[in-house]
Amino acid sequence: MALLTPEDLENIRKQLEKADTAVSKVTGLDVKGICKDLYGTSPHYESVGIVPVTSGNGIIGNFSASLNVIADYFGFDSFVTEMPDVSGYYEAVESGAEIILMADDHTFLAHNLTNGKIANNQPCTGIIYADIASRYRYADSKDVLVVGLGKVGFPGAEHLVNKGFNVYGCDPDKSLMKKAIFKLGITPFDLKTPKKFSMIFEATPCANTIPETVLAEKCLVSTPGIPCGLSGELQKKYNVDLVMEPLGIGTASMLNSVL
Ligand code: 2YC
Ligand code: MG
Repeated sequence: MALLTPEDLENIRKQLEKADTAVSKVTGLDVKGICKDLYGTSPHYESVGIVPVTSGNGIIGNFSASLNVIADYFGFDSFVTEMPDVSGYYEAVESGAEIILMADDHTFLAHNLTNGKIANNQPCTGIIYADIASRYRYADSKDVLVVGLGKVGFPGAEHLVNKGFNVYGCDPDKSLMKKAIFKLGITPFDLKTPKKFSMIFEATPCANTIPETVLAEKCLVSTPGIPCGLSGELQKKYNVDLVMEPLGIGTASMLNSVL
C-alpha cells in the first residue's frame, strides 16, 4: 500500500471542503449524504479515539492530526491519544472512546467498541469512490470504467455490479483481471480501445493511468489514488470533473460503516 506523506496531508480541511463541494456539484449529495445512503447511518457525535502507531515505517507526521480534523468535520467527537501503540489504545478506551481509529503500514481500521463492528480503509475507500462515480448527474449511460482491480478497486467494482451498472475493468495484473471477470462478471477492457466513458473510478498507486481515448465530453473521474491517475493536462483539455482527496472521504466511509 502506498504510504501517505505529511505533504499529502497539508491543509487537509481545505482539501476535504474542496472535494466535498465537488461531490455535491456532480452528484447532488455531499459526502455525509452519500454515507447516509450507502450505510443508512449518520453520526451523533460519537467519541472517536485516534491512536498513533509506531510500527513499520513509524508515525507519519500529521496523520493522526488529520484524522482528528476529518472526524470533527463529519460530526464525531474525536481526540488523539498522548501515547502511541498499546498504551495509546488503553488510554483511548479509558478515556471513553466508542470508536478506535488506528493504522500500521498495512491496515487502517475503525473499530466500534459498542457494537463490535470493524472496518478496513481499503474496501471502504473503494466502495465510496465507486459510489460517487456511479452518481454522476451528467452520465450518458450505465457504463462505468474501473481502472485498478486490487484491494481498493475490486470492492468498488463489486459495489457497482451490485448496483446494476455495466462495469468495464482493467488491471495490468492478469490474476486480478481473471478474479474480477469470474467473481463479478465484469467486462474486461483494454485501455487502447477507443470507447468513451462518462463515469471512471480509478484505484491505482500510479500516475497518468487514464488515456485520452476513454474521456467522454462530460466525464467524472473519482479516485483516491496518489499520485493522480488523470494528468492535469487532460483534466483541463476535457474539463473533466475530478473527485480526489487523500484520506477524508475514505475515513468517512469507514466511520459511518461501523455505526
Ligand atoms: O502515524 C501513524 O500512526 C502511522 N502508523 C500511520 C500509517 C498509515 C499507513 N497507511 C497509509 O499511508 C495510507 C492509508 C491511510 C490509505 C492509503 N495509504
Ligand atoms: Mg476532535
